[in-house]
Amino acid sequence: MATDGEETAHYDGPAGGWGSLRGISRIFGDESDRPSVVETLARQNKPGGFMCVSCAWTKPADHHRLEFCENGAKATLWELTPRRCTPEFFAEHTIAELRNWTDHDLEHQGRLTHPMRLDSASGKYVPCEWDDAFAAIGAELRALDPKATVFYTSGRASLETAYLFALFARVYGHNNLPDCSNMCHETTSVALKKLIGAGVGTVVLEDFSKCDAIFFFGQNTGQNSPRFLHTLQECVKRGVKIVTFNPIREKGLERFVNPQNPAQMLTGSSTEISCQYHQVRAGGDIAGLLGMCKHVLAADDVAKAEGRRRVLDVDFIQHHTAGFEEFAKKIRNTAWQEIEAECGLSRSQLEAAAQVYAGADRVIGIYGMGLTQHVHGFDNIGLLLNLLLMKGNIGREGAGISPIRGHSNVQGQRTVGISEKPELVPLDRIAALFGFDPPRDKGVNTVEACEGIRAGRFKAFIGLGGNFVRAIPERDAMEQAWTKMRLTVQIATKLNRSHLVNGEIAYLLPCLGRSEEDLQAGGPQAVSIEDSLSCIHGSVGKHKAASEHLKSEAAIVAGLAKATVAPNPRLQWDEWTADYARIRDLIEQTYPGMFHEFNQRLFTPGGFYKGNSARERIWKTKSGKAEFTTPKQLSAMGVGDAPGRYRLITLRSNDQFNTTIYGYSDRMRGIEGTRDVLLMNPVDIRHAGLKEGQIASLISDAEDGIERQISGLTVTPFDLPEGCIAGYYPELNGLLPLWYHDQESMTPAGKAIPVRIRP
Ligand SMILES: Nc1nc2c(c(=O)[nH]1)N[C@H]1C(S)=C(S)[C@@H](COP(=O)(O)OP(=O)(O)OC[C@H]3O[C@@H](n4cnc5c(=O)[nH]c(N)nc54)[C@H](O)[C@@H]3O)O[C@H]1N2
Ligand SMILES: Nc1nc2c(c(=O)[nH]1)N[C@H]1C(S)=C(S)[C@@H](COP(=O)(O)OP(=O)(O)OC[C@H]3O[C@@H](n4cnc5c(=O)[nH]c(N)nc54)[C@H](O)[C@@H]3O)O[C@H]1N2
Ligand SMILES: [Mo]
Repeated sequence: MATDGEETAHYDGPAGGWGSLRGISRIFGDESDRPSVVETLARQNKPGGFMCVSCAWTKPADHHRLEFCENGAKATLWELTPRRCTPEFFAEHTIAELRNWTDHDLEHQGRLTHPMRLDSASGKYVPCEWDDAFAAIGAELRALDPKATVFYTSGRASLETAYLFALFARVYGHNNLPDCSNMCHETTSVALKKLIGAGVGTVVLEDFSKCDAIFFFGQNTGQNSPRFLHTLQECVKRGVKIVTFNPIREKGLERFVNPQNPAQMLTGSSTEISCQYHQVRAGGDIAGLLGMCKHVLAADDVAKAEGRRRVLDVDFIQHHTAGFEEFAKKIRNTAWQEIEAECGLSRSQLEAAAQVYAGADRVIGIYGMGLTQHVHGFDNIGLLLNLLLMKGNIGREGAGISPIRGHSNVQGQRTVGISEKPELVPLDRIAALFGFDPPRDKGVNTVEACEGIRAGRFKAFIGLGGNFVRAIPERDAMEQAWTKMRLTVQIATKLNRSHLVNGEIAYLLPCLGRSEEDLQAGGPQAVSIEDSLSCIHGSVGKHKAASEHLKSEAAIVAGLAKATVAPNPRLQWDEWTADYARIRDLIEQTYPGMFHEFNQRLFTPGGFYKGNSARERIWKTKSGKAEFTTPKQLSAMGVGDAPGRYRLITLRSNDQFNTTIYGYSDRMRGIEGTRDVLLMNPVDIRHAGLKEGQIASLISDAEDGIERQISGLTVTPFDLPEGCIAGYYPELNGLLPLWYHDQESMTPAGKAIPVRIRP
């Protein structure tokens, strides 16, 4: 324990279990009992059903009776709420007034029902007709330089919509296609691409039934991908050892009661998930992983000297990797003291973890935002790969690296062309298919889009879902800069803060959710998504639409495109909208390797696998080999330690999906009724001269002359390593400087933000 046994906010129960069912009924009450909702939940994540809009965890072919979790149910119920955010609501409230509402209260108004236009005279949204909205937006876009516009995507839109949106951007004339992935697993896309030649995970579901050990870094399964706990529970039963590195003792990784298992529910018995749990300091994983590698290398030295079987996979290292010698030198030249000081774990703890690794034949490495959202996030991932490469754990059954993705289709959107990097998109094929010359210059990612908006370079923003203004760093400066834009258009299901910070001309366009029936001229439509394990699934919504005025995302994107770009007989926006199978044909023609027979395979149980070269040990890297990383620094944090400086971790609660706040209970961490908390180790509280329950402020300690402060936070004792503090995203995003991001991918570093405490 990092807290010397002092009293901290905590929860004694396991993840899952009755608490998860109560968590649902507390928020939704009777809403969850409506027959149409029960029917929708019963179809969730099953072949031929609809694919959950919550996390990206895979949808297995041999599904459970109910293949959804507490948070998946919350996401569906939130979408299917009977509440409506109507023109009457907007007539009653000015935008300025709504800006003072909380994230929860805004979305809690329910589903948007009508296309709305900002009326600057009254400062209110007023209803408009779809055709007028498209025509007005198209006229504005045509008057602008395409390169002065940004098209953002949040990770929910389907493959079909994402493909059309990217095509629209390129026909119009830019590659400015940032998406939420730029704030999330972009570190993965860049690091894995550079180091093993494939920018996504190498593991498939079957690997979990063959592995011997799993190493978890900074991924909160119980809350952010709860269905994965079933897989982990089965692994543990098989004797697989799970070792976790996380500054916080997250419940799901400690113990789990399967809500689908009546015996476990009745007896309250739970499965112990992690056999070792290491509370690494935020930003300390490079050091921790290097320490483990150091032990593995030392064990190999001994084995070699004694003529026993080598610990390293020497043959693999020799034939399949580059850079091992340099890394080995770095390991030997790094003292245990340095390693212990940075990661906050002892040599014996790291050796215990490394022994599990060395003793296991097949190992899977799992990670999430705890590795990606750091200034040296690239090196975090590089070091985890190093550990795996040392024993040939990439490209082998039962082994591999598995980043756990966030939004349900965030990975897929990148697969079908949402990318600011032209080299990742088959532009020649697109040129040939549609008969236009796509722009070849690099577009902007999320941070670059923010920089451009601040500098006044961008005049228009179209958001395909999401809550950009709330999710990005540097809130105050960004909101001010935002209003200087000429045009902002938001395509959304529910009202959020990004709809209240507007350009001169603004539209709010309401769309269908994925659980709803999508009726087009060609009949009811299916869409598709790609999950975290690279499997593609069809999804059919059957629930009646929240309003007769809604359009599908695909129809809205096509409507905008048609009103903006010059007619071209090969751009059949209406025909594509009428029948999404035709969009899938285009995806197949653009990406024949991954999507051959796309329409025929759409409803393959368990999805169809798009393939991964690294899994086949084909290394599409510069050296033609898998590459070891030699880190230049042991800390993943961008600045050094200093007296009074803390490492702030921004967290998600159990009642939240990103900026969507369902409620104010973080059940599994024992924090109830508020999100305005400053979680601190009791020793740190004492040293800082603070008291439990005291209200304090955080100020950013970025030494760039900008004053960033968040006040009104209640000091709450919590089991965290000393020097690390935590609070909730998005409330604390104002403390994150725009320039504080991963060095390679520009992913904002939300997991070790340098801050000071002001009582
Ligand atoms: N219910 C629910 N599900 C979600 C989401 C949601 O908000 N709610 N969001 C979705 C999205 S978009 C994403 S990207 C994923 C996010 O899912 P995760 O990848 O799990 O992301 P976080 O919850 O931000 O944080 C992950 C963990 O990293 C730990 N951590 C922080 N700093 C460090 C560090 O330096 N080292 C290590 N080893 N660990 C660290 C934190 O304690 C936390 O447990 O979940 C998706 N699923
Ligand atoms: N400090 C800090 N900042 C972070 C993070 C962090 O851990 N710490 N996490 C980052 C991560 S991982 C991510 S992914 C981003 C999230 O950034 P975004 O993806 O931009 O944000 P969300 O909160 O997921 O978006 C919620 C909104 O999406 C809209 N929406 C919901 N469903 C649909 C739909 O089906 N269609 C459409 N068109 N709209 C819909 C609703 O209006 C809702 O209000 O935030 C990032 N920011
Ligand atoms: Mo994410």
